[in-house]
Amino acid sequence: MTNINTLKTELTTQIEAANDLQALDDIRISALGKKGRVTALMKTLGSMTPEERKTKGQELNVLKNEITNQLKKQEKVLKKVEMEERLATEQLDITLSIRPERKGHIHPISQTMDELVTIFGAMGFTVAEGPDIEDDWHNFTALNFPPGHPAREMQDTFFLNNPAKVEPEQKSGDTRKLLRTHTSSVQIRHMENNEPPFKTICFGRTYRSDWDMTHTPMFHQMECICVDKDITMAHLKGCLTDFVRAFFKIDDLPVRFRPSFFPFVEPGAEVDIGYFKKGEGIKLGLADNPNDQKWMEILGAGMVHCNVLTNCGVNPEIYQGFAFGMGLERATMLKYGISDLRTFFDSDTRWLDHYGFDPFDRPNSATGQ
Ligand code: FA5
Repeated sequence: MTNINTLKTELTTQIEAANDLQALDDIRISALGKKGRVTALMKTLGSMTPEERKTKGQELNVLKNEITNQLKKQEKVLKKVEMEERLATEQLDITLSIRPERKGHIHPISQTMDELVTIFGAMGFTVAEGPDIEDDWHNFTALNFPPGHPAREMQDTFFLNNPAKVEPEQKSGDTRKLLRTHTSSVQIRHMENNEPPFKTICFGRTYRSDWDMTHTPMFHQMECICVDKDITMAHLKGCLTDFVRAFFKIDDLPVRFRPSFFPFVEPGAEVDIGYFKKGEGIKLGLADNPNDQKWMEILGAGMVHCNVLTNCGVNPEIYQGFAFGMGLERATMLKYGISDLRTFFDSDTRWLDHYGFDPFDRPNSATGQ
């Protein structure tokens, strides 16, 4: 009995004095482990008489349970102390920089479209849309390219096998659907479905059977149409000049009109902007010496042909209109110094990282940045 009481006091003192978890574990092993002191006493039970074993056995079980409970209690205390120490000393560094993420870029064509909406929006134009898959009427015939007209040759495209709806005005011509060769088809749809006056732009993908450094089978165009009473070439010239100067951000950019032919306008013109040679490259703008002034074609324009107005149910005796159409890739190449048109459609993300625009830091024609 004395042995048990002494052992209990001794172990209790040791347990209370243990100041870390390792020391506590050592005490546990020395008391309750295979060769522990309590275990050794338990082993003596076998050599006792049944009466002795009964009383000693009970006492030893009480001792074992008490020591086990004391160990658990002290373990809890020590774990709490350890946690408090860690909380006081350890820090989470929330100032670490975040892992770099791949950032997407706005494609230069999308950027150009946004700029066009801003510029023409400020001039009071609305934006219209039309389908990429067109019929002969909207792409050619209504635009005064009747079937067999030689100007159709300049816009060879891709035909689909399914037949298109044939308009009553369309005497003959191809009945297959086709991929539109220009956005001028949207002019027709817009005039058919709206009463003048209107001032509208549209843009989108256009298709031709072309492939070289300056021509691709799919490209983008923008179209502008303005129909009202008493519209003249002067309106066309003023609108176009303001537009190209705002787009290229050059206030005195020279603009030149050259007579040209498009079946859907009369008179028709090609519009050129001025540039001059600078070092190895070129610079858009007015040359100091008039002899150094060079010209580059950027779009086609003209007064909407009276046949086109009539085809769309607009009375040419009352209304006149101007229209122009521009290739978006060419304009974007000129503005941002991109040399090969085909690279627009290579889907090379390195090209986009170089020429694309940060979504949060894009040039904006409205703010002039
Ligand atoms: C037209 O497409 C006329 N519809 C434009 C127009 C509208 C004239 C309204 C008058 C009134 P053109 O075929 O010239 O015109 O094409 C216009 C522009 O599209 C060209 O100046 C060029 O920049 C671009 N373009 C034409 N074909 C391709 C091509 N295969 N790849 C890339 N750009 C092209």
